[in-house]
Amino acid sequence: MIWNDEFETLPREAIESLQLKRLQQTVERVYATVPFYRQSFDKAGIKPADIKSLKDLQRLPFTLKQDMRDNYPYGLFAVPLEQIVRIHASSGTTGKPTVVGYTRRDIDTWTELMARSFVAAGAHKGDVIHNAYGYGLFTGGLGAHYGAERVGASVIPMSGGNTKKQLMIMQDFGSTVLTCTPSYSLYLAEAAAEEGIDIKNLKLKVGILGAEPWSEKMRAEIEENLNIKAIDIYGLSEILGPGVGIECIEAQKGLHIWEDHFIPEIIDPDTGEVLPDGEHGELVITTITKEGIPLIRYRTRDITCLSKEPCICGRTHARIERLSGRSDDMLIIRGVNVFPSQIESVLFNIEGVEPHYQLIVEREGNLDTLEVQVEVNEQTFSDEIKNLQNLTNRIRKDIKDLLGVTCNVRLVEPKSIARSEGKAKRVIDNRQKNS
Ligand code: DLL
Repeated sequence: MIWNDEFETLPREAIESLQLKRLQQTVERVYATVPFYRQSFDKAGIKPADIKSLKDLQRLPFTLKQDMRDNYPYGLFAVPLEQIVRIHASSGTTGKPTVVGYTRRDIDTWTELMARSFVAAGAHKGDVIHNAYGYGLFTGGLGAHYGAERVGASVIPMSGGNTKKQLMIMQDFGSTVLTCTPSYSLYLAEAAAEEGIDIKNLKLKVGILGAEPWSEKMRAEIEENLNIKAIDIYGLSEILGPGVGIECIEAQKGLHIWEDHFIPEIIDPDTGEVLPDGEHGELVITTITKEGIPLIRYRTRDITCLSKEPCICGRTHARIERLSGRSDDMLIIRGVNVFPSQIESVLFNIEGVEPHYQLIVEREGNLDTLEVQVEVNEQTFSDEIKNLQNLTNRIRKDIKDLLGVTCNVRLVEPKSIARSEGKAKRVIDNRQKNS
């Protein structure tokens, strides 16, 4: 089923002509109203009237997260504050948050795109949507909430935390759709088992999971442990919040990006050059309908590739591949690039370990060290020392084979790695602190 047939199935030429018209309007508007853009376009020697085709987008300068920080809090808003009806912010690891503002029309667009996303994921009127994304400055809770109401589903505004209560409500209220981070969905399954609740036999049928990187292997684990379809949803507060892109339940292969509102590009993160479809690089997004804080060529730091191949669901909007991580999450260990998702893929192939892990990076003298802490399951935990030693060696060897990096592996007790109610913390990098 498709929520907005007219727009979700537009032929490619129609998408592109709509994109060009909206891009030209956006560029005109930001040049006239946002001093940052006027300066950066002037510096690049480009005027709004120079944007004559979609290809001309490549002539415009990028916008970086740092530009948002430099203009904290409201400097990039394109409308006066009186027209902003909602403010969200995303907390970075350091310093001030990134602030975004929505006009009434922006909220309406976001709601529409979340409604499209729910329907693409198989959630409809009549569903009971258990929304465990955090409500607050984080966009997950309210973004999903409004979209769920627009679809006509019954939304339970759980927010994150209080896991036992979540399970009780899920059972008693008959939740059919779960919205939360993938790591929290696994934690819910684990907590249910502890409480003696058979989560597989509840009414849940779909999880709409995102806000953090997760692997195909983790999807299989979630689908098995909760007996649901696990759908990947992507978004970021700077661009919208949840609902920038979503997998369709028909294909579960790549996330459709709502191209009547956003123009996606993939660039080489080192050179800034635009890459052809199918090549992996950094996702760059331009918003073409936002009023509050339109962003031109925003560098997301997320790594993926783009495809315009037709999809069996009938939607014509381009798809991005499941995100493999962020370029700024990439660890450089003794010169080797390591993504946490690569280590995760090794762990998921090994019997006896749990999908809970943490990477601890230290610097001893001039040398980086990587310790991979991995939880083992109950059965393995009570195994003989010899078997545990073999398991440790196997993990170390598999990581070395895949990445060429030698690491220490430490098996830890079941349930000893902190569970998160929101985004999981996979990496603890102590290098800057100690150097
Ligand atoms: O995480 C918005 C969101 C809420 C998306 C609920 C999906 C569901 P931020 O807190 O600004 O916004 O974080 C955005 O999270 O740049 C990615 O690095 C990461 N991310 C989001 N969704 C996915 C996903 C929300 N499906 C940042 N896969 C993004 C991998 C994701 N990473």
